[in-house]
Amino acid sequence: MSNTEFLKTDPFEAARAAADHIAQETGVDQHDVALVLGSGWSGAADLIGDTTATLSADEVPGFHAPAVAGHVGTIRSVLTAGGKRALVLGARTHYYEGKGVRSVVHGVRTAAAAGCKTLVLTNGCGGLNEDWEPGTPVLISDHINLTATSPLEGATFVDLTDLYSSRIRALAREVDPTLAEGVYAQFSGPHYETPAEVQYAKRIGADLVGMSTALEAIAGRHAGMEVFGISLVTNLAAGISPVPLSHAEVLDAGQAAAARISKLLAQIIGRL
Ligand code: 8IG
Repeated sequence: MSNTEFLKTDPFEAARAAADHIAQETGVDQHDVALVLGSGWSGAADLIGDTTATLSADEVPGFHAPAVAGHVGTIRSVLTAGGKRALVLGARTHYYEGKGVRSVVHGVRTAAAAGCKTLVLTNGCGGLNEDWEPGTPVLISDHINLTATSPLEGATFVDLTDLYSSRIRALAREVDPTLAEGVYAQFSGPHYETPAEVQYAKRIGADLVGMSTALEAIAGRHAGMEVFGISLVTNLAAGISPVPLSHAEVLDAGQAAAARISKLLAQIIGRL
């Protein structure tokens, strides 16, 4: 299906079609938890259990091959040690790709249609707190959506109180009591912020700046899933850091932290 065709289809019917395709190709009728892998988090899938099926994202209706280096283009079905079925989405469509907000949240809606009750969102992001060195994982406690858009259409009024489940955040802190928490501000990107925009984000209460997650979390709540978000600070945000930002730095920080954060995430998922 082309993206033009996809955008003409009802988004929930499109998600149903993708979920049916996934059920058929993986042989798993219902998944329990969905995991979206952002920059730096791709190693986690290997630690949460045994991969029982791997699909290429571009073969699943409405999904796209990833546009960003450092992201994997697969959708995997993983059986966890605890007997849960995890749907691991390695290909996220970012808002800045210009494919529309429906495309951005298609993975989340597909996960809900596939039966997932829990949505785990991971990302790489910029940090506003100088104490958070690149490679620091931070729990998302709330978000500020600075994209000026929503994945919801029409008079769809959805409460976003405790969007990032305090229950699951507490489970995460049982695994690692030193985990910090912060408010994630989603910018549209794909450019990084100016130092002035970073100061603005700080003053309105943000601790983390990124280009994903908030729109997905909203769609996840709307679809009835319990949402958990965890960021990997891969760089200090512009102007906080004395050096200019580079995507290479982001990838390096992800690689250096990969083993540690993958284990952390696997342990959190093991407790869900
Ligand atoms: I990785 O500093 C990563 N993603 N907006 N700002 C924004 N997104 C990011 C950043 C950052 N680092």
